[in-house]
Amino acid sequence: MPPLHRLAPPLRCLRLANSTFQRSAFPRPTPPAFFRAHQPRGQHTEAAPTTSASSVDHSPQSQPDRPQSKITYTADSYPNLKRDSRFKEVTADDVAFFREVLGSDNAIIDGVTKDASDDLEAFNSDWMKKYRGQCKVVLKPDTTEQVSRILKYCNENLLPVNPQGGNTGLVGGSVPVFDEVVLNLSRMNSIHSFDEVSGILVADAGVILQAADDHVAEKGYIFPLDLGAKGSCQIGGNVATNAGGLRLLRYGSMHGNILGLEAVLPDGTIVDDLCTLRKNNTGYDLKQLFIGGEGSIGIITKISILCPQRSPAVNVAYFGLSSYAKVQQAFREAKIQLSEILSAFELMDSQSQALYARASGARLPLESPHPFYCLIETSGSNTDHDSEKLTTFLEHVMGEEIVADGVVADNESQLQSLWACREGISEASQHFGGVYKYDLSIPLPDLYSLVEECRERFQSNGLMSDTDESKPVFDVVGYGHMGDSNLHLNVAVRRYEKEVEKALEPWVYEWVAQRKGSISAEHGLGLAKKEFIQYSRSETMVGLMKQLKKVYDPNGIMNPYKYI
Ligand code: FAD
Ligand code: 2HG
Ligand code: ZN
Repeated sequence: MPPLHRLAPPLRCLRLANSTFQRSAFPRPTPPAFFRAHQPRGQHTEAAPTTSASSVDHSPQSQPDRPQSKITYTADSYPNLKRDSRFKEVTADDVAFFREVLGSDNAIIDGVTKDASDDLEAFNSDWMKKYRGQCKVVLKPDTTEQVSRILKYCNENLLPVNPQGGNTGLVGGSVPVFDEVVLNLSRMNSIHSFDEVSGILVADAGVILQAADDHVAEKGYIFPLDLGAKGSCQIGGNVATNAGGLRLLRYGSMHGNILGLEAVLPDGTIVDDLCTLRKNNTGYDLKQLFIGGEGSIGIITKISILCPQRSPAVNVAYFGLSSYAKVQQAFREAKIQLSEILSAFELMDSQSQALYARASGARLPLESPHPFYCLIETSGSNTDHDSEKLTTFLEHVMGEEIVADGVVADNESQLQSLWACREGISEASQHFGGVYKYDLSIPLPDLYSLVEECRERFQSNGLMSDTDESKPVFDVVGYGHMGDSNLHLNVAVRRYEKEVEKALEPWVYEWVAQRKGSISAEHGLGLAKKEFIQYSRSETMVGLMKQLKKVYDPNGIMNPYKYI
């Protein structure tokens, strides 16, 4: 078995005849804390065990620097939310039943018959340290049959259930609001099969995204999704959120790549749709309801997914531009000239890069600052062909003064550093206290105006300062998946304050609706956007969704208070 890193050979320096493009020669930054546990991009561990993708119990991710006990309970920060009085509280008898089903002490955290507050915190608090529930019992089944028995019991006894994967979701969907039972999928982490000819992977929902990618990388394939939380999030969570990520531009969405799934409905019914066919035109495609369903109608237990061939030649370039108009021009040129090898086109504004540098202590790749930065990745099968294309593209955008300055990664470590400048923003934006995150689809010509208007809004309402600690807002940054018209607007705050939230909502949603965008491009609705769905969906659509929810979950036990 050859070492896996041979799949991604070191990158060569691209010498450009008439431009100032440099080799990337900056020192490798210390990655942000959240990324330290992760595998470097493109490098892979030795083969994952054939039956279990990971022997580690990947408990929900928590950030080390802020104690979870300091997070305000969601019930207190959103006093309008009331516990549904139909729901029963978990009793010692219920715990005894769960214990019998699960058959192992490791599979249950019991805060009902004893004090388990410390153990429960990580399952009650979200990654942003913004939402905090009060669940008293966490269940970690390891078979579909156990999930089925648990859900049937909860449904019959009106015990609400919060499905949970890696707990990296960014809309408050992954943690309870009150005392919902957390059903965590981390112990269902086996890879069942991978067909080397078709590229079809069948795996449990609880497999960590990184482990799934490592597994298929060994055979020369790539998991068709990549995102900053890949070391913690689970593929079931990715499907449940219809996660987009960094290469949707190239590989498309979960709605296209998922071929089949197995799921459990609240009444215990096991939906057996683990199809491994690319084509199956027999009736309604019901699996699509679970993709992006955010655990609102059932629990995904297994998935089958089509993985594309991994590209042996990968190049990454990072450049500075003087205006958003130039960014759009660069994107147009990249599509024309790089066409089929373009695998990512990411946007970062100068504020996001400064914030990343400040939070991580990293040095940015370019010497002088620029209003905008883009990261371009190409992935192809022929190194010479790709290099020639990239060189022509770079010469053109430099020659036409579309791009002001830039670097090309010369080796794997530089490639990682360039990607860190983009992937590190999400964590950096909350490094100084907290963050209000908006994940929006906006037509490209208008995409960045929202960030400018938002910044002006906070400048004029006196809530923002980067030095005055008495002001809640620290900075407003914009970045995102330019290739998918997906903007991430992050308002970095020193502390969560209602005044800030009121200045943002529903203003952001109205702004987006006026331009026919979507209030969620990829993170979903969860608790954060449940009340705002009408900004992106008509009354008829919302009505149909509510009917579907009733059909699948008539007692409303699945992830209550969220989604729809
Ligand atoms: P969780 O956070 O545990 O759950 C998310 C939702 O899915 C919840 O509503 C939960 O109830 C439900 N759920 C989880 N598992 C199941 C299941 N098996 N069955 C039914 N319902 C389930 N998202 C993007 O789209 N693109 C990005 O580029 C991106 N980058 C990110 C970077 C960082 C640093 C972080 C922290 C998050 C990022 N995200 C991104 C958010 C993204 O939604 C998640 O990282 C991921 O898809 C969620 O997976 P998870 O296993 O952590 O699910
Ligand atoms: C990304 O693209 C993620 O980095 C996270 O979707 C965005 O934190 C965010 O707002
Ligand atoms: Zn994103």
